[in-house]
Amino acid sequence: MQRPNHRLSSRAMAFVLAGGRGSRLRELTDMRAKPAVYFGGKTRIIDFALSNALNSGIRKMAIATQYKAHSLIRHCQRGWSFFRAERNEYLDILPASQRVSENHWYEGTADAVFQNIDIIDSYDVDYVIILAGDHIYKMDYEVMLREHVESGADVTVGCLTVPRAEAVAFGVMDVEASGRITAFLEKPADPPAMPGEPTKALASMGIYVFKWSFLRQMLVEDAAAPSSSRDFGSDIIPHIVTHGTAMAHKFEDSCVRHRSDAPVYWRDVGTLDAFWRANIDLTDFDPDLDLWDKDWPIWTYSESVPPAKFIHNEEARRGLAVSSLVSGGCIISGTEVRNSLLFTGVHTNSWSTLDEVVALPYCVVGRHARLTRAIIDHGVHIPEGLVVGEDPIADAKWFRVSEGGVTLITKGMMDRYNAA
Ligand code: ADQ
Ligand code: ADP
Repeated sequence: MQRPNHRLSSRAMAFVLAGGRGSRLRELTDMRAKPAVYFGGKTRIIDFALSNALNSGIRKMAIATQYKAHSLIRHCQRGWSFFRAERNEYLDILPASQRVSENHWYEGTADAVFQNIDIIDSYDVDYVIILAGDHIYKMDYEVMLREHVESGADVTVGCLTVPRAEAVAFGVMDVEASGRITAFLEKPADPPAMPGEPTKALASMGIYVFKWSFLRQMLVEDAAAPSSSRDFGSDIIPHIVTHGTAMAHKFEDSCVRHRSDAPVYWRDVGTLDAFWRANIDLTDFDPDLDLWDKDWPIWTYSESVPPAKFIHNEEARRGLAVSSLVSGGCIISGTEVRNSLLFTGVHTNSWSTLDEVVALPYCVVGRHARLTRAIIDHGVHIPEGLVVGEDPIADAKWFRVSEGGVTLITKGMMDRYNAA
């Protein structure tokens, strides 16, 4: 009989790739890596992959960092420090530290794992699950691990259905009825459609499960191949599809939903528009992403701050937030906040209005400011009377206006505005 505590996740480690730049988030990733970008009021993007791993029962994790890693490393050190080596639990942060040769950063995603082979060896695990640190979703990795072991495949690739037009940004696959992947094209210019579904394509989520002994061998061989770009999506996965057995795992089978009829939720939040939309969507009456689910909490570093405070100012005759998420430490004083998401410690002042605003921690909104469809970066001070979101041409002079008409304001932009 199988012992109940013998989840495969206890014999697996999660290797989280967090080294990419995320350049489509523009100035939001000037100072931090995409996985360190704030999301949802209290958390950062990487907390989703790490929480999924923790909630799935995985107790050994490594995070490969590289680009602008300081705030990511600080966040993980502060928020993810409850692993105990005495219990065989680890979370290692692995900066591209030129371990293999000098002046050698992580080339591609496979190289980030290859350069840490000895560390993974020391974890003494049977399986490795490779994750990207930059997606918002809730997934039970145990389900995928079990499928991998039962099929006996060389690799299992997490996949989801996307509109064919968007599939150019993904690895796209053909899958036969058994689930075996028969073709894999990394970011194809003309993505193949799913059989019988001309507007849809089957995309890789960049999540892979391997037996460690197999992956180790693959990485060593890949490192010796002069033409390889050392990347999972471009090199390792296509090679296994051709020469071995690669199986697809359907995300809908492991997606954690708060209701059985809730939609499958996975977001890339890779552009300013997608980032803003996904945050603002949380203010819906019944959001597709449930952050309230106690069975699948999203863990994070949480500051000890007082509750949000609302001050109704008799003169301004306001001081309220409706259809909004307001985090601890906020002071909403004489302000009208609508359809907005305020992170920790935001302070707004009298006669100002915020509508569809994502305000990152500790920003301050001066009196009489009027902000619509905007993202305010951490610690930005919005001066008295500033109006944003009503005239895109005027906004674009100082700030970043996205294709979808969302205005991003960072400290650097505000400094230039104030100096003028
Ligand atoms: P992309 O997301 O374009 O495609 P990539 O830029 O390699 O792939 O990023 C994957 C993850 O690795 C990200 O979390 C990124 O931060 C990190 N990363 C990138 N370069 C790194 C490096 N040198 N060192 C460490 N970490 C690094 C991939 C797959 C596609 C799949 C999509 C799904 O290649 O097949 O469809 O993910 O989003
Ligand atoms: P206004 O919106 O009119 O400019 P302020 O923001 O200066 O007003 O302050 C209004 C109220 O907000 C204060 O009286 C106080 O109760 C509260 N407040 C302001 N700053 C803090 C703070 N640092 N800590 C706790 N409460 C504060």
